Amino acid sequence: MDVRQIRSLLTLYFVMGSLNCNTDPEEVLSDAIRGGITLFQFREKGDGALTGEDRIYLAKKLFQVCRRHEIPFIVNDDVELALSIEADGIHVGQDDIPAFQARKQAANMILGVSAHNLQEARQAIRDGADYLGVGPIYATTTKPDADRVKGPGVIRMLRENGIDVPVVGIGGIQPGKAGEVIRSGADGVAVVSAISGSDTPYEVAKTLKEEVVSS
Ligand code: TZP
Ligand code: MG
Repeated sequence: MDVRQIRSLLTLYFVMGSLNCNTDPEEVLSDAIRGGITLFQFREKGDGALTGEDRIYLAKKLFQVCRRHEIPFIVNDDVELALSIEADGIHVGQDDIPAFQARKQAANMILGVSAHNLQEARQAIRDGADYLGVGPIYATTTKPDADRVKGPGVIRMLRENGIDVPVVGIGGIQPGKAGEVIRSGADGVAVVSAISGSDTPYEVAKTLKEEVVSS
């Protein structure tokens, strides 16, 4: 997949697992897709997250929803699962398997890597990342072990230092806050709770999408 396609996929990246949803995850995902998300990441983690067969079952269900609507499906931190269901991509954090290893194992998949600073960004690119997830941009309660809050300026800093690969901002991004992430140089925004924790995922996704494309 070429860089332009990846940038466009990052426009509104919805990240979610069962714990993030107030209602049926399939329904939340369908609503989010109707609202205009451009990419989905299955991120089933945290205390009480599904494991084993139940986790695989949900992954396949959500993958089917994505397939039906031609939304690429990324798996968080589990290359084996990504390979076994033939997902479109894999996303790894700094504490997960090394990005170069994910690149080797999933040679033809989209590879996303979380980066918190210039050094991690450069290493991720050397390792073969197709895009960087950068954050937390704003305060978030979704990821208890998140790095310190960085503000949208971190993306500007990366751009000013020559990082020109596709970048998505993540962390605490709610409607009204996406525009400045894009104006700081991000290709898109990644959100969990803004959409999954809302009673109106369709409306929130639609609002975020409009904000990103008009910024
Ligand atoms: N990585 C950095 S912050 C974060 C992840 C997975 C959580 C973002 O969740 P939310 O609900 O959009 O703040
Ligand atoms: Mg991780």
